[in-house]
Parts: sequence; C-alpha cells; structure tokens
Amino acid sequence: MSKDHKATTSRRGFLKSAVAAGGATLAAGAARGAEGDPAILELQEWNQVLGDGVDARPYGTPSQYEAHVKRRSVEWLTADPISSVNFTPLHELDGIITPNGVCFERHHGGIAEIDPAQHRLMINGLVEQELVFTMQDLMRYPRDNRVYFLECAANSGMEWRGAQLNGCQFTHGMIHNVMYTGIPLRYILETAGLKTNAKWILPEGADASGMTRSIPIEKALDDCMVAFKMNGEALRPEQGYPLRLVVPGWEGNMWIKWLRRIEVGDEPWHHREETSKYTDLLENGQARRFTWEMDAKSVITNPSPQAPILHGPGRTTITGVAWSGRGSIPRVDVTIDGGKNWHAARMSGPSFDKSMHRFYYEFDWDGSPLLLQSRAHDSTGYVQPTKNQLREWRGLNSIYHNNGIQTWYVNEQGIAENVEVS
Ligand SMILES: Nc1nc2c(c(=O)[nH]1)N[C@H]1C(S)=C(S)[C@@H](COP(=O)(O)O)O[C@H]1N2
Ligand SMILES: [Mo]
Repeated sequence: MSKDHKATTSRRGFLKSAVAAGGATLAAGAARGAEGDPAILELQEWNQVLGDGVDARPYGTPSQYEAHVKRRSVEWLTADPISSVNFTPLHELDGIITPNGVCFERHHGGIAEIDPAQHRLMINGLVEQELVFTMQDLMRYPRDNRVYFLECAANSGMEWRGAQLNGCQFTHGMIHNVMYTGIPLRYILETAGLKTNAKWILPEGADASGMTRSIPIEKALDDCMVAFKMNGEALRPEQGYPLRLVVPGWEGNMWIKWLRRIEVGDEPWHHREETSKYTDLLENGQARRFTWEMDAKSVITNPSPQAPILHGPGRTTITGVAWSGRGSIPRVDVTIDGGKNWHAARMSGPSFDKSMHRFYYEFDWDGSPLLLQSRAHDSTGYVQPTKNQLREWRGLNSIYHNNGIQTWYVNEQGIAENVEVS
C-alpha cells in the first residue's frame, strides 16, 4: 500500500497523511500489532469445539452478545403498556433498514392477534360496489416493493421545552424504515369504483382501539399501499399482521395497522386522532390541523448518549440517519463545534423517496469536547431548522412535528449527552 505504513511515521503524522491517502489506508491505521494480545495469539474456545448443527435454529435470532439491541420504553411515558410506545435502538443499527424485531411499537389498545384466515378487508361508503376481501382475494393483485420510513408525529415531542431524554433511541426512536410488499391502494379502490363525490377515505383497524384517520383521496390514489410483508416476511403482529396501510411520508398515526375496513366519504370525519390528538396548538391559541407530511429531519446516532466513543482520540467515524416526507435527502451537513463550521457528510446506501438515508462523517478527533449536530437538506430544497427557529414559529404548546436540529455534547472521555446550544 502507501508509504504511510512506514513504522517511523508518528501516529499524528500518520493520520494526517492518511487523510490524503484515502479510506483503505485510514482503516489500516486504526489497527495494531499482534504482540501481547491473546485474543489473536491463542486459539479461543469456539475455535476448538464443534458448534450447533443446521437445525438447531430454525428461525434465527441475533447473537447472545447482541442482547442489548432491543426496543426500550420510557417509564414516565408508559402509564399503561396497552396504550403506549417503545423506541427503536437507532444507535445500534447501521445502513437504512430497520430489522423487524426492533421496529418501535405504538399501540392504542394493545397488539391484535389475528388469524389471517378470519381476516377481512371491507371497502364501503361512496363506491359503486361495496366489497369484502379475504387475504387470498388480495393475493390476486399485482404487488409492489417499496422502502419507506414510518415516523410517529410525536417523535422528539418530549424535547420541545429543552433537552430531556438521554439517547437517540428515546429522542428520535419513534421511527422505522422497512421494505414493504403490498398492493397499491388505488387498485383496490378502482375495483370498488369510486363515486364522483368520493373525496376522503377512513381506514379502520381491527384492534381494540379500532383506530381511524381521515385521508384525502388524492393521497389514497397516489402512493398508499395495503401491505402484508415487511423486509420480505409477514408483518409482525406488533406492526399490524396480517394487513397494514402504508401512507408514505405522512405521520405514523395514519398508517392503520390490522386494517379491516376502508370507508369512502365526501368529507373528513374529524375523529379523535385528528382533533384532540395529532394537532398542534400554536401560541395564539389556534391549532394546526391535518399536518400530515413529516418534515425533513436527521440525527447523529453514533456517537450519542447510549453510544460513547470508546476508542479514544484519533480517527473517528460519526454516523446518523436523515429522512423527509417530501422526497429524498441529497445532502446532510455535520458540525463538530456546535454550528460554527459545517461539513458535507458522506451519503452511503440507496436513496429512496420518503425513506431513511445513511450518512457518515470521518474526522481526526483531537480529544477535546465536541458539540455534534446534523442538518438535513431534502430534495425540495427544504433545510432542517434549529429547535429555536421551530419555537419561534410554533411556540411551546406543541407535541408533534418537532424536526429541530439535535445537539450531542461529547466530553474528553467520549461520553455524550443531550444538550442544546443557543
Ligand atoms: N389499528 C391501529 N393502527 C395504528 C395504531 C393503533 O394503535 N392501532 N397506532 C398508530 C400510531 S400512533 C403509529 S405512530 C403507528 C406506529 O406503527 P408501529 O407500531 O409499526 O411502529 O401505527 C399507527 N397505526
Ligand atoms: Mo403515533
């Protein structure tokens, strides 16, 4: 490889010249020699005994050493687990896909356990012909595969008044990003035949909460899907097995799980979840309503309060995720000094509309404290605002749609903390 490998080069000098030499050299610079390290010089136990055979694990689960990678809830947010939320461990993940077992859950009446043979989807209201589908009936339709994020509108809602929860799992973990297999809702509505005054739909869940939301017909006919698979396998019961509505880019509450009925109407229904909940009370006493689209947002997942820098100063990789309900994310900026200097992050992985994007920023950490932030730009030109800008626009009464820039303070030991800079 390059001359940077010369043993005479000082560590700092090595790192400096390695920056110019490119990625592969940098990675090599992070390693050391074998001397004095039994983990490489001696055979480990697992190297000397036969392991489990092929049938020991008919449905695979993660390594026992990954047991900390799990959904977590916040005690004071969980009055009753039947109507509550837990959070995706964003700081443990990489790439753009959320594994099915750690997708955050939000239920209003617990998880419905549905026998798919007894499950039906009904279309009624302003249609030429009311229809009832079995799961098998639905399998006759052409299906699509698309990757979308689902973000609860309340994600980061606890941070409106100031930095509060210590970990991106808790501040930003009401989001998952999954490849759905499903049927464009348009095909199903066209089979039933929309009447000319059909302007809205009301999807309804088969769970104890019987959740409903009004959705304009334009969105229903545009990119909504009736999904039955996530990341290649059946939806998990937590995510709406056997059928859920996918409403790309729009607030998670509208993605009705355990979908059993879609009513077609000529005006919105003004149900609970679009009046008393999922509306934003502004400073002047007026409430924003029908704020469906999720604004562009990003967060640094590593380092973060649950994921300190453990390797000490020197070459350091910052990573995070960004998304927008209006399109893709062509650019994310990262700052390590609280916004004095911004650097273009390196985007890596597929870039889909209304899907999570992964970014990286590699730099030489001198061991002094950091103020880390990321700022997303979406394909419409929208730039993620600061938290204070949001507060100016919307006051402090809001819970929902907090997409302000997150700050992590990292101390000399690499420990990170949730803070705000003014
Ligand atoms: N039937 C039904 N659908 C529902 C809910 C529910 O309680 N019941 N919760 C909604 C809310 S508020 C959100 S944020 C998302 C959460 O989806 P998830 O559990 O897959 O993360 O589902 C939505 N769909
Ligand atoms: Mo939600």
